[in-house]
Amino acid sequence: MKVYQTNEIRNIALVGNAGCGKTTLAETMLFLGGVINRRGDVISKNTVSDYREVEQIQQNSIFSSVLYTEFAGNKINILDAPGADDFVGGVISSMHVADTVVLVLNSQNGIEVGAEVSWRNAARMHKPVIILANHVDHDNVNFEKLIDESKDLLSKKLAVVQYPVNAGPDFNAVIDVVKMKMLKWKDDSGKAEELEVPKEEKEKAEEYLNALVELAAESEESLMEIFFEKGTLTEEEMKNGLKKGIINRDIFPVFCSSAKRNYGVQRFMEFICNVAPSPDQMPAAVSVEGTVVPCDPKGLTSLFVFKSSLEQHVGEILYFKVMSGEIVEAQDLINKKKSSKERMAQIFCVYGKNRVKVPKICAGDIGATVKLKDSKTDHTLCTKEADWVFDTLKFPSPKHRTAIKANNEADEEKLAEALYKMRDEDPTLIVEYSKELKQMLIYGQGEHHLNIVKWHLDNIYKIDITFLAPRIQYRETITKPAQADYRHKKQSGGAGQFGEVHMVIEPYEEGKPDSSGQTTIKTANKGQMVVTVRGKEEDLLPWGGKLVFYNCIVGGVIEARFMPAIKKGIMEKLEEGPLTGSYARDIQVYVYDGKMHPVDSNEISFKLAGLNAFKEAFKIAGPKILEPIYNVEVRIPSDRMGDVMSDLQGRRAVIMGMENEGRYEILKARVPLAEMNKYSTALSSNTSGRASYTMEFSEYAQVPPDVQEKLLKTYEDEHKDE
Ligand SMILES: Nc1nc2c(ncn2[C@@H]2O[C@H](COP(=O)(O)OP(=O)(O)O)[C@@H](O)[C@H]2O)c(=O)[nH]1
Ligand SMILES: [Mg+2]
Repeated sequence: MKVYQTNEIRNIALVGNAGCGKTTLAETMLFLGGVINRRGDVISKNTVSDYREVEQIQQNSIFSSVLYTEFAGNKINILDAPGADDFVGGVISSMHVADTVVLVLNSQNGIEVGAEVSWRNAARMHKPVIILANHVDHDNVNFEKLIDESKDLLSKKLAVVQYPVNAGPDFNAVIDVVKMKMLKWKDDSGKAEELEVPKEEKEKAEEYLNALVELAAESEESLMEIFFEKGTLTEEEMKNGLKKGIINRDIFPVFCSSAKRNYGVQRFMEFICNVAPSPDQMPAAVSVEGTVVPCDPKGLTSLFVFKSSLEQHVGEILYFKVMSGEIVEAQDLINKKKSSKERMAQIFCVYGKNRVKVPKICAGDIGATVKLKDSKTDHTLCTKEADWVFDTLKFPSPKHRTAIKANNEADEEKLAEALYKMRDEDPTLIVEYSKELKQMLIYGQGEHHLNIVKWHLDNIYKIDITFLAPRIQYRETITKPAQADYRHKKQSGGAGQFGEVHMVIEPYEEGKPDSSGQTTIKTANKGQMVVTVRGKEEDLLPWGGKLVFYNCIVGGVIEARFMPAIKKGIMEKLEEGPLTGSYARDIQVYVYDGKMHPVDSNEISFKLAGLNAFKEAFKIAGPKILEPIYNVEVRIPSDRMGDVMSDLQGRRAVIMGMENEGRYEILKARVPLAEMNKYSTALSSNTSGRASYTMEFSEYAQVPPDVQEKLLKTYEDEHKDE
């Protein structure tokens, strides 16, 4: 294949709801470009894009695919993104490297959730959008209604470039208002006849044209003048106005197609080549250091790795966009993040699993390479002289988590390895081993996402696993003062052990004044005593909260050298709280008395005395279990508010407020983490997938008495034999 220059490149991401026809459209574009000579289809499991086994089983894209087609002297790189929100990772990385986002609509269904979500993502990433109303060949397609709904839900700046003359099963013609022609198809070769616009369509076509010109003129004033003067625009004038409008997100042109019948796709590709921006017509990239890096083939070479995949018999393939300069075969580049040198031994252009070796790839183009040492998604590779790093991809925070365990203990290591491999391919999968919970946790964009992870473990890695509810990071604390003594004594044979500690503990509260000198402290709800504070140590606990330790020993009843051992004993118990074995926090301890033995006292004795005195005191100090509370913000279509609300109430949520945002309500609530298990699934089923939510840790709060009782009982049952 030829080496394409920067101005001959178009990068488009196909996005939209699952089933709108992205993969079929990509297949048709490859066919029309002569890259393939036969169109596969999704049902027959033979499309170029959905080449992975899991996608063929699901009959749906799960990962994004990188494809290209060659058309009218241009190379169109196509990023076919998955539709389901669980796989938004592929959508984000595709949009990141695309210069134009193609939002595909299933015309018979109107604006579906996936379309709305993709639209919002494109807006957030400031990407130009072209809309393709696909599936026009169905019963009950109402094009005008679709446009009204799109203007309502997406943008008023929609401009109809084509509309179907006969939407429905007989669909075979559109009016193209830029060409001012009727395009008509006879067969699935893709070629359209260009006919005069029929009389009865003239008025409507002109209305759409005027609306289009008006929008184009908002971006390019000179156009408006020309239009008013001559009453028409040349195709060239129109093209320039549209291009500017598209880049600035002032115009979102609408096209029509039946990707399956191969109607409308060729004209759409012409438009992409003629009007959609090439990479150098888009605003220049800016590195994290603030360097402006124009997409210039004569600049220093820099690449951004936006995706990787593990392919059988090949290993890890890295997909990159050339951000500046050009990359040639066997070129050495630096991976800034890893400070290592990488040799780009072979570079490819890819369509699905097919790779075409090329000698050179220019700025703005997309390519792939294999067998790099250290490079991963999000890394920048560049020449020594290019001193910049590009920003990483930004994914939504995870929505679903589960604990995961290998059914066969011997597989634990293999499981971790497999999960980390999958995470490299899919940055929205987060893998973490929690030392505190003693569980392997995985986080993803929804339950379906994690079920696909399980499919891979079962079928590709052959590891038998179970998903478990994640444990909750409970904390323990006390609510009132208490006093306890403990004597540790062992005198059977050999050296003896002896240590005795008296202490008072009380809740620590932020901002409470320090105790010093002669101080009266409470020993219980009613009792009190006077102690002399000799020293204070304040520790921030690694799991949050504090331990404040007062040394109030007078007259040397416990030698100073044993004090650290006593504190160590207390620390040990804090690490495994007396109620449920969770971390304890926010406690103040006064060690005010004790006893030593001239021979038998040693550190271990005082550690044990400290630990046990603390444990005894803890039990009578009104101990309470704390649970993590999250601030949850849910964006709900107004008509589904009731269901979402009652579901939240069943989750011990406290509703904090509500705000209207168009057809949505933003609901703010505080919810215990323990009740958020599978929330994304419940929310999705309560709103047909139209809601979204975020959650972030707020604070620890006491659990209600009934929940505490249940937790105590569970812990007791689990530890009966110990
Ligand atoms: N009738 C009709 N079917 C289509 C059209 N485009 C795609 N399809 C079918 O719709 C289903 C989903 O298409 P697919 O390309 O997988 O959608 P994706 O999820 O957006 O990638 C497949 O069975 C396609 O054959 C179209 O324009 N008309
Ligand atoms: Mg698909």
